[in-house]
Amino acid sequence: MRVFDFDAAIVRMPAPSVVNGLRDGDRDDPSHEGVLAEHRAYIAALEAAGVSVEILPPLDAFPDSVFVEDQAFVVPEGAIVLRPGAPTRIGEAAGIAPALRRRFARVLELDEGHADGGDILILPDEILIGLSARTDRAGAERFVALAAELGRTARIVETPRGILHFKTASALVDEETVIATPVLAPCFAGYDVLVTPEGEEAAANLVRVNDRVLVSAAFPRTIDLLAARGLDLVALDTREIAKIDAGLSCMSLRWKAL
Ligand code: CIR
Repeated sequence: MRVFDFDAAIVRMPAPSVVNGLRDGDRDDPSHEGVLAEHRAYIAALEAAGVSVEILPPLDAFPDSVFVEDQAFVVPEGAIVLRPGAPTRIGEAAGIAPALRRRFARVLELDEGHADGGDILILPDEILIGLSARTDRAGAERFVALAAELGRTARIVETPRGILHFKTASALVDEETVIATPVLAPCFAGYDVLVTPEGEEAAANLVRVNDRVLVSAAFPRTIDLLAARGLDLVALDTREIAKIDAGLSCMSLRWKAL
């Protein structure tokens, strides 16, 4: 089984409050309708790639709750409920936990520090967790211990300053290839690293799902780079979620059921 072979996913509908989602700086609010349309297309792309998607209802009390990736970590062997590092997001974890308990026999809980799933990158041979403004050392160390309980080796790295999450700037493309922004490229010794073209750094937040690669439609040079590798690409509109610092990985939790 490849680490990007998935047959199940959980997503959460964007609530009307998504217009108040966290963002760095004072970018315009996204529209609820626009986020809904991007979310709908994302679910369709997961399904077309062979994934069965469970759709949870919106949580209006949590504007960023559509970004379920930050709330938990999942692998076929089990799940870890995380503790998101933004004060307005920490309550999201309690919202995802019941769904995980329904789907996984083993559900562990991060009980120290903070960690966002956006800082956790699953590679074929190990898992990287980046320290960031959202993921602190206590949370990362506890995550490493809990991942070991699920039979996984995780290693702590640094998310460069000014980057929201480690996966804002990197993703696994295939078993030998990673895409990363120039600043994160040195983290991936031993991998074939595709470096995002200048001005297209946000394209690094793509998602490999089975034989498809879901990529933002906003980055034509990155799309050309990936297409030249013969990858099966699905270009998705991310203009609304980008206004609140989000990309494609953050809208689902994905795994292969055992
Ligand atoms: C936040 O700042 O937490 C949200 N507005 C965006 C979260 C994006 N999550 C991710 O990349 N994993």
